[in-house]
Amino acid sequence: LEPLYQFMVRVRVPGGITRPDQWLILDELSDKYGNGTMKLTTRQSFQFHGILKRGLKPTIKAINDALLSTIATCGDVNRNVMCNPNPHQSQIHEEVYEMAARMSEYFTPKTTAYHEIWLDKEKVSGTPDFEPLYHETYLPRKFKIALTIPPRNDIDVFANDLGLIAIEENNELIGFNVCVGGGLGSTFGEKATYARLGDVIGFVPKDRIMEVAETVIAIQRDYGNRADRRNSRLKYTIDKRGLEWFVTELNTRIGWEIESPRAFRFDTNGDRYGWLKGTNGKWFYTLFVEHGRVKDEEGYELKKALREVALVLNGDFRLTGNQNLIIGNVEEADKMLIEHILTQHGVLNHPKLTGLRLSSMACVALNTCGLAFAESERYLPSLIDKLDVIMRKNGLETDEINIRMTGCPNGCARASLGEIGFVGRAVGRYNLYLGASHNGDRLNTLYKEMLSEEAIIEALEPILTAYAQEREPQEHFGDFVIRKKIVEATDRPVRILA
Ligand code: SRM
Ligand code: SF4
Repeated sequence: LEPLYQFMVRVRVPGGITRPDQWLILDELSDKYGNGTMKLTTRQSFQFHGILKRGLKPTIKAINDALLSTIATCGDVNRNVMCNPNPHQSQIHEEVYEMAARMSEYFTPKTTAYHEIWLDKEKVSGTPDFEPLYHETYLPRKFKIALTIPPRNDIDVFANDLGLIAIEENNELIGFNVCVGGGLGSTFGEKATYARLGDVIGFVPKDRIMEVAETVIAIQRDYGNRADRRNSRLKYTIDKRGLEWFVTELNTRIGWEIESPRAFRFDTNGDRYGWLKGTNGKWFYTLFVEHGRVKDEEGYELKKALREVALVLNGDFRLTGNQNLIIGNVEEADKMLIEHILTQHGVLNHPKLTGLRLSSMACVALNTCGLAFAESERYLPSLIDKLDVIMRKNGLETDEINIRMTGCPNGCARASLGEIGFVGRAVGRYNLYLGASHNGDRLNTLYKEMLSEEAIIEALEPILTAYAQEREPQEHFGDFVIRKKIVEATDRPVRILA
């Protein structure tokens, strides 16, 4: 006999795109081996919870048989590569998505151990694994890449070790601005750890971007801190040695100089809901999935609905970086059918959902995350019920104030980029942060600590009321609280090198 341990399995989905047949397999696996739900994550992948040890191998094998994988979804390697989920919103989306998929493939570890252990592949005797990039010791810590096309920053490009901002000229992709050193995790009480947004160090033409990305990873491999895991992400390597040192090291290794960054502008890091027509003439429906949890409840049968959609859909499913789902590439003729299925199961975006709820994110936290100090995914919806009363009272029901919660300071739902951010300190107690920008380019600042629910409402009600009455036209909540000096703007702004 052995303890009945449960495991979590994460699926690698570059850019978050899966086919309907893959969705059906994942859906089935969650029922057969998991807890009957799927979690759409903040990095555009799927997580299964509650998998018992005997279910691990068949789950991982079935995922691989579906031409997806779980390799490198954890560990000290490059993680799931993010990309704006809708490649048809601009002419260059397809090309940028393909770049994301190529990077994901290229930076996947070449080890055969994964296949031997999980997929029963023959051991290649005597030949040690050769990792051309990671070498024998891999990276000091996880590494994250995201690609985005302005004006959308719905994957929070600055939160990544390496962020790539697509630059276009005459509707053609010419290259990317390169941001380095983003990362949001920190540890309470350890000043040497902190959230940091990536700095924009230069522009690179598209045909040289793989070389630059590989070199950035290699610098972190060679200089990252291997003595202290809490201080080992690229952000700390850069802060320890200096951004100028980093750029010089990069230029020296590639043997040419990256150019000055090109102009860019982001408007939001949120999702746009409902139907949108793509540049390819097909339709895309962004569906609100509260905190990414795909499950069935009385009157809200999301899992069933999406299974039915998968059975008739000719297009694809796209996971957004905000834990939502796009039903993508839908033919004009199928729009009504999709809407009918969603309506029948009570999951079509409800017109009464407030802007606050539609702009919310929460990490998994309790009861599966071993690092959580407090609830997040299971609590934020009910807190929003209460905040919505204040929002409605003040005529703010359609205002998209982005609100994010995590159960600890690791930052999995990117709470430090919330215009309102909560970080769990203890069961039922949260630190409240305010003042992030609406487009993901400014971190928030600590406002109050260890708040109970009552104290949260007490703290936020007067600020939201003042926002309704005193804001300037088009002013976002995060900017308002700084203008009104409710909090100071962060002392860690994004640097853009000239
Ligand atoms: Fe995360 C660890 C869940 C995105 C920063 N994260 C964890 C673990 C695996 C807990 C653990 O190590 O035991 C969580 C599993 C909980 C569970 O029960 O399922 C977990 N992280 C998640 C997900 C599922 C949150 C969600 O609700 O969507 C996201 C899965 C992403 C994916 O599909 O790959 C997730 N994690 C993030 C992000 C956001 C992002 O990448 O844009 C961050 C902040 C960005 C960053 O990396 O700096 C993030 N997770 C962390 C950290 C802190 C890393 C650090 O540098 O300090 C940890 C702890 C660690 O690595 O030691 C962590
Ligand atoms: Fe767990 Fe903390 Fe990540 Fe939330 S932020 S999933 S509590 S590690």
